[in-house]
Amino acid sequence: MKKILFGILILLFVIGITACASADTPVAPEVEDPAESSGEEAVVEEAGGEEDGGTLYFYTWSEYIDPDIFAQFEEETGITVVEDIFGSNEDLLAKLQGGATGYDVYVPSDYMVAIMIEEGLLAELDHSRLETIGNLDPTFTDPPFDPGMEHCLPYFWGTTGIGFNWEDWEEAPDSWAYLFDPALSQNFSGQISLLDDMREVFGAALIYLGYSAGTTDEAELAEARDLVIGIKDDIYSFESDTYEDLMLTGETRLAQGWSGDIFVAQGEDENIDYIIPQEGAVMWVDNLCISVDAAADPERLERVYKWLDYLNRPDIAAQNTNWVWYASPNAAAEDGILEEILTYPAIYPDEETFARLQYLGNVGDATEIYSRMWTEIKSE
Ligand code: N2P
Repeated sequence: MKKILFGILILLFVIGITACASADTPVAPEVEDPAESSGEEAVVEEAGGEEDGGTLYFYTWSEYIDPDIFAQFEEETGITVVEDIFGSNEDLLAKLQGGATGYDVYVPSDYMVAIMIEEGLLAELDHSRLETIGNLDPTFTDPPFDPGMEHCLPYFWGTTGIGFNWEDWEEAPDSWAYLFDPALSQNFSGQISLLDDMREVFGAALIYLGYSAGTTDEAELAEARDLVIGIKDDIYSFESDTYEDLMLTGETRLAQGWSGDIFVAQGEDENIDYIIPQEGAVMWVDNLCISVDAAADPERLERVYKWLDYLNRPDIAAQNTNWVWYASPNAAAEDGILEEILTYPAIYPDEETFARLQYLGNVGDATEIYSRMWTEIKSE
C-alpha cells in the first residue's frame, strides 16, 4: 500500500518538476574547509581501539542521524566521521559554489539533487560497490530528480507541517491559516517560528494560497511574500536547527517544521505534536550524495562507499529511523522499525493525506525571484 502511494507521489513529482537550470546563490557563502573547522558540529570523538581508517566528512542537516551510529561505524571500520551542519539546501549549494572543499558526502533534498547534478557537484554512484543497494524500496530507486539513482542513495523522506502544543488546543491546528492569517497568528504573536528556508516558507505560503508549492509565477510569489510579511510581527524567529528546542522551552507555541524534528521533541514533552494541514504540505526525499573531490581520491571513495553501505544496512537504517522518526526508503529495514512509527499517519501518511502533499521541485531561473523576495521578507 505504501509503495503504491509513494508511486503516486513520484508521479506528481514528475509532473511538477521543471527543466533544470542553474540556480543563483542566495546568500554569500562562507568558504571553509571542514577539515579546518573548529567544529562544535564535529560531534564525532575518537572512539579509540580500532586502527585508524581515516576520516570522512559528512555534510548534513541537524539532528539527522542517531549519534551512536558514528561510534558504531568507527568501531567496525576504524573510520572517523566528522559531521558538519547546513540549515537549508540553498546554504549547502552556496557553500559549495563558494569553493568549500573537503566534504565527502552531502545530504541534499530532491530538487537540490537535480541542481547539484547539473552544476557538476555530484559524483556518480557505482551501484556495484554497494552490497546493500538491493535493500531499497523500488519506488525510490528511479527518482525523477536522479534517474536510476545514478548519483545518490535515498536516505530519509518526510513532510513539512505544523508543530504545536496540545496545552493550547482542543482540536489540532489543521490549517496553515493559524500561521499565515494575521487574525489567527496574532493569538500567538511572538511565539511562532518559520523555517529559515526560502523554498519551505514559500512552499507553505503558496500551498495556503492554493498555488503550486513550486510555482515560477512572479505574481503568485509576490502574494506569498506579502502574506509572510503580513505576519512578520508575530514571528519569533526564522529557525531551522533549534526550533524544536524553542517549542520545548515554551518560547514558541507554533512552528513550521519537519515532521521528525517535532516528533523527537514530543519524546521529551508529550504535549508537543505535529500535523499536516488540510490545505496540504511539502514532501521531500533527502539523499546521500558523493562529492566530486572524494570521488577523485580512491582512499576517500573507499571510505564513502563503506559509509553509504553502513547507513543502508537494514539494522542501521532501522536504528536510524527509530531515532530521527523520519520514514525510511529502505524496505529491508521495515522489520526493525518501531511499530508506532510505521503506523503513525503523519510519518507514513494515508492515501488521502498523500494526495495533499507536493514536492518543491526545481524552479530553474525563478530561483532568482525567490531569492529576491526572500531577502525582502527578511529585511522587512
Ligand atoms: C532534520 C532535517 C530534515 C531535513 N533536522 C528536511 N529536508
